[in-house]
Amino acid sequence: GESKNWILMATARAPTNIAVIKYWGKRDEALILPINDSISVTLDPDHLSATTTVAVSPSFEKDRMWLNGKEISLSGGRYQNCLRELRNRAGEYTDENKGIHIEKYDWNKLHVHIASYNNFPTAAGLASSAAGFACLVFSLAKLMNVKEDLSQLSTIARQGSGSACRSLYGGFVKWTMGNEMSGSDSIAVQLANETHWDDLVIIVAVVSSRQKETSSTSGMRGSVETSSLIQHRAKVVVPSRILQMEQAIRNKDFSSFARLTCADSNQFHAVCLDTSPPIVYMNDTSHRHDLFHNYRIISILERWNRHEGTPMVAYTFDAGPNAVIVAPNQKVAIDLLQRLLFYFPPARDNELSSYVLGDKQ
Ligand code: 2P0
Repeated sequence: GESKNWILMATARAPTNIAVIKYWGKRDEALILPINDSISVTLDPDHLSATTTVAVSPSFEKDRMWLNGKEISLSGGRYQNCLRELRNRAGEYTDENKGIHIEKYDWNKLHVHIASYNNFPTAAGLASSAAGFACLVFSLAKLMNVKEDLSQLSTIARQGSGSACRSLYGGFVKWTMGNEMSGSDSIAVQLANETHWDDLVIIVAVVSSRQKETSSTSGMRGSVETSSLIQHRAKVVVPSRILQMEQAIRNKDFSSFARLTCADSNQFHAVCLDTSPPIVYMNDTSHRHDLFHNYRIISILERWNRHEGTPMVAYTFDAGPNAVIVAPNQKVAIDLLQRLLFYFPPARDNELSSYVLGDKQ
């Protein structure tokens, strides 16, 4: 019979992304279809990314996955949906030298092993699911010889974690909510690549490694069920901001970019407070760190912008404790880091790192 002695492998790396117009709320939980469009910036892969190696061999007896070296279960619906969608699109593969021939339908019988590592602490509350699912889907698509473009792959990554669909592209990315019940048009679209506006500097202030209390999934479910503000946000506010943000990115208009980014972060947290019971992400950190406090960061940055007369920095906070700050260039970033380090002198578990978008410095 055929040899069971072969193994095929593929490796990929995908960075995390930071939303500047936020995704919050689903219209379909199983397919992960959002109630509004969102826009994000993909970070430089050297700093916050997942690296995933996938393998297939006739000797593997079941699908298995290891995250940062520890085996995790693949039984969850999100993993199962991604694996099923990929197997449905898998192509045939032949390597005559090694005597390997895989037919399309063989992928339903072959099992895969997946090993993924984050180059940042998973517990730090930095969107690890976005990088993780983008990387898992991309590496498996390579392995399985899936002949789909990135926008098609984004509909699969989306079913792993909504924000993951945006991490398949670098630069500025829009996730269009789409209209179809099937989710076929709920895809990621690249607005501009990573070279378009590469003097931007993104500072990720890692505040706390404490796990957030409310997961994004249950948080947004609560908001959709109980917040009235979220309806206004999804129907009226976001559609107009998406157009303005696309224009700001196209024109590299930092002042508009910063104004929209800050306003959208604050409205997202307002929706969280408008949820019953209220979800409070913004002051999570104040429990453990008296000094490093989200609201203090906001007031320092708002004062900085008012002093300059025009927004010189943008801030945004996700469903976790860390502050993400965007500066228009390195000079402003350095001045700002100096200011922040004055207010928040480095302590044992309070680390400021800067991540540069685009070309490495
Ligand atoms: C975003 N967040 O646009 C928003 C802003 C958090 C706040 O996407 O349930 O982990 O897996 O689709 O993608 C976090 O939500 O949620 C998120 P699921 P996900 O980045």
